[in-house]
Amino acid sequence: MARTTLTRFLIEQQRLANALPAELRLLIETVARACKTISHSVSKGALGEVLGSLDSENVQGEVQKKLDVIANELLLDANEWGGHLAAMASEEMETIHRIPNRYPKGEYLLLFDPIDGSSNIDVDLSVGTIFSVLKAPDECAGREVTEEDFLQNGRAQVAAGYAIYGPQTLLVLSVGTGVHEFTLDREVGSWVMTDRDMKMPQGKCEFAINMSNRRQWSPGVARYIEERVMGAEGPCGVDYNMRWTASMVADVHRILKRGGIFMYPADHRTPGKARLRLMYEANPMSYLIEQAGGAATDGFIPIMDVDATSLHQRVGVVLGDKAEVAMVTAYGKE
Ligand code: FDP
Repeated sequence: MARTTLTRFLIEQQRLANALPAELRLLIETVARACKTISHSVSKGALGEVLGSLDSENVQGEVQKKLDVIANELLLDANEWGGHLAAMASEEMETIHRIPNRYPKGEYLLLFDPIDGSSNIDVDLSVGTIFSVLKAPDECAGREVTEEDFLQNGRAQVAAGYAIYGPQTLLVLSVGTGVHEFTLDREVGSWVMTDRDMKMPQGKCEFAINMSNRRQWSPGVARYIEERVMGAEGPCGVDYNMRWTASMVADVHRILKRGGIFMYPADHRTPGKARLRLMYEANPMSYLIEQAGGAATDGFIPIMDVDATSLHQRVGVVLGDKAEVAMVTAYGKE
């Protein structure tokens, strides 16, 4: 049987499901192509002189890794000239990147975290690229796109996905018709579908959280984790397993494939705030997890219903198994 490549899948979606305008197909193919190049750079490691940090900090005050900057440039360059975008925003840039006047403009807005989990780059653990696609509001036709045009909640996303640079390079994608996984066939250079319509397993006893933040958690989150750590001897009556990669892409991918719950809850270090970014991380991952039959909240309400008030807004994240997410949310409300 013929292999389903990403291009073939996208054309099928365009024809059969009528779910995909041609411009959006072009956008996704362009992002996917850029991810191949990023994958190549990541895998070169020290040989490509891409490891280590720069002297610069990003808008979040985090030291930038060389690969953060390389991947950011690759995504900007790849997406600037195709005519499918009105503007881009990146976790690594303070403000939005408008399409230069020398190129035609399209109706979509692309947001990305060029390298997620970048603390893992230098120790050869999985990192990834996360992206989210919105439509530019109708009102911005004929004028310059502004930062406010990006401030739409997660339900407005028309596509989202991530590439993961691990033992295999994968692309996990949704255009609103389920979640699909593609593996990069390096010899041929194409993305080949390896998992269609992924559904995350429910009822698995595994959680992912950075336990060193325990003293910063709310009482509801602390109670939920303590009960799981008690395992068969506690109220759950069953042993739980724990995993933490410190690369959201890798942790969420594991949960998508084998179930469980991922948490980076809001904590007391930055009151009312949290570590993960709404627009570049939480929204696209919530879109994928909901499409795969899971749930995603900020600890209280669905992440995709959280109002976007600034480009680099942070949000608590609790996502994965529906029943487990509901329990964290219920404990939080108590
Ligand atoms: P990173 O800063 O290394 O890019 O994006 C934030 C993030 O990684 C997530 O991918 C990851 O889940 C989290 O930070 C890890 O944070 P801790 O180091 O606090 O565990």
